[in-house]
Amino acid sequence: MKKKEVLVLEELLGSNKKIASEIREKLGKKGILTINILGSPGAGKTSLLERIAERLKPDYKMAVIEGDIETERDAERIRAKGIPAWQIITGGACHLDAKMIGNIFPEIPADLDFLFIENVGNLVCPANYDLGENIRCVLLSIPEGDDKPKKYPKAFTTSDCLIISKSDLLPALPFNLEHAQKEALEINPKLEIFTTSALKDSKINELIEYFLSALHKLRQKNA
Ligand SMILES: Nc1nc2c(ncn2[C@@H]2O[C@H](COP(=O)(O)OP(=O)(O)O)[C@@H](O)[C@H]2O)c(=O)[nH]1
Ligand SMILES: [Mg+2]
Repeated sequence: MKKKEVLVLEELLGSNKKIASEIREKLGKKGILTINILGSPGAGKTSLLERIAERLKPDYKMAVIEGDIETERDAERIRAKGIPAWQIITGGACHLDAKMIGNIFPEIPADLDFLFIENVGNLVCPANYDLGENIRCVLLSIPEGDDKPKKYPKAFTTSDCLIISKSDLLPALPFNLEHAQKEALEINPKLEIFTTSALKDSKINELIEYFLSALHKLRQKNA
């Protein structure tokens, strides 16, 4: 990359960081835990959110911001679960940025417990953009292969949580779970790792416990 291009990118990221910090502070003060979900197209992000919505809906208030290049499909899937959802259509951009979240900010109900953001399906670009989240989760699905953490490190090094999704496919595919976990932890020892199946509804409760504990800590900090 030429020097001038590097500078422009740094400037963009700098202003993104500022907006993101403001969003984090404002949502944090309202006691809303924000979770940014990254992963390749088809990794199972929306399916996981559907399972989470079913679990949280009776006791907690959640909403979802969906990011996609085209269509309102994912927001419709979430709304079908009785959960408010906004769709950001990027029209080609491969990631969400903090300004896009800021545009929705005035519509976000103040009494939410959880705000989930499903980023545009991509394991590269979204890693560069803080959206004001408290927790970043990256999904790696079994069909993608166990070698991905070291091939796409930034998505894993900038995340707090790794969700190895579609675990029901482990018997069918040569995915070495231990190898994937080991390599992910080598590049980011702080990762909390969950191995879930949205299809079989497996280990979703453990993930929800992790989010609930983070919500509790956020509210204690801001009390
Ligand atoms: N076998 C299996 N398939 C899944 C699972 N979760 C999602 N899928 C399938 O993977 C495809 C993509 O899922 P989707 O949730 O739309 O992925 P997204 O693009 O990351 O939001 C769909 O055909 C889902 O039915 C899972 O846990 N196991
Ligand atoms: Mg989706």
